[in-house]
Amino acid sequence: MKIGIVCYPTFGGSGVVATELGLELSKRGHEIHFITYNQPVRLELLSNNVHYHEVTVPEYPLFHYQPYELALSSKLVDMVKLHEIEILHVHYAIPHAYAAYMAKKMLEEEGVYVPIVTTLHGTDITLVGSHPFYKPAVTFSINKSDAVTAVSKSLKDDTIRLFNIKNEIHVVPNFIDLDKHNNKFTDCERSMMASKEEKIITHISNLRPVKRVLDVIKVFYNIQKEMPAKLMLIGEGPERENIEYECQKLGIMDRVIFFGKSNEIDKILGFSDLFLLTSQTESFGLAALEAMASGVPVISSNTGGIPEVNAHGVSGYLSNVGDVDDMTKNALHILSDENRLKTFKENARKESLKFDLHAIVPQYEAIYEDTLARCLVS
Ligand code: GMT
Repeated sequence: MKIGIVCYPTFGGSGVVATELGLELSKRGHEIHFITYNQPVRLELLSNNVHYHEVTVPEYPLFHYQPYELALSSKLVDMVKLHEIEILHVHYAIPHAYAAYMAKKMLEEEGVYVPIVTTLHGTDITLVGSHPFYKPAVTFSINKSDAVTAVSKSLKDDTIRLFNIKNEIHVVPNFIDLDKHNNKFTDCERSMMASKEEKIITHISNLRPVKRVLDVIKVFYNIQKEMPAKLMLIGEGPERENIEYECQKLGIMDRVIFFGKSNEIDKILGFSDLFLLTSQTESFGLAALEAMASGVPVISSNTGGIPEVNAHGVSGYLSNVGDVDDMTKNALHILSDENRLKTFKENARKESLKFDLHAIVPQYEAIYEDTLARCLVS
């Protein structure tokens, strides 16, 4: 199949999933066209099966806001015609599903038919999409998609609760390339971060308020009072300054390493002992799955789709949002006994196998085939 993929090219989970999906589909013989405003961060390897088409929005002083969705829909029209793309898979409803629908309509005028598959990722529904400013456009684009998927059962339920949806929503969970998480790190790399006695605690996110990273800091503060530990903070975002101030206030600056946006996530997770994900809301929690695949147990909040990923008492523990004391208790329970820690690490890796990309990617292929078949008939 010739598949066009539209996504945010950033470090965010939706961009990562879209990129990994495209790469795997290309390995399975499909021709993939990424259409977005920058080369996706994890798209390191372009091949004869993987293409990247950049959407540029020329600056024009009259426009207070540059019309990205207009430029995107025009680019989609051109790319579908030029490369005979058969199906468009858009990740994140805003504005991608909307722009794809416009492209589809423009193409229909020229006798070209291209169906749209929309994947909902979370904040496009729970935070942004349900805002009254966007809600009508998001409802419209979901209902006009030829197939809709959500990355967890929880997100499907939220979408049905928040929007008037007429389309069926298929749950296709996020997935992981297990080969990329096979603990390839050297003792030397670990020892650059922490001493042998210190436990390594890790958090990865875009440091937005929804991630409640100050809870991560509080849990870590409590842990390091009981045992030697270091915190690895990966990611960049609006809460960074607050986090640094809090670490300074608590006197733990020398025990927290800020990596910013890192391309070495696999390596850092490889030598981590525990992962913290304290989010207010999380449709799936790809970062937690990446940790589990690296054999890192997860202490998380029990919100949204996280319970579908992190198995309570098996791969880690779940606590109510903001319950720092319970999270601390659970973290210490895992970390304080080497045998128990080893068991949780093994369990975490085992649980992640449920999300092996070889099992999940064919679900998307089946949806493409079904959508194309349905649309050909109608
Ligand atoms: O979490 C973010 O702020 C980034 C956001 C995104 O769109 O990239 O992540 C969402 O999609 C990921 C991939 O499906 C999910 O793993 C995240 O849970 C989800 N984030 C939220 O729901 C807050």
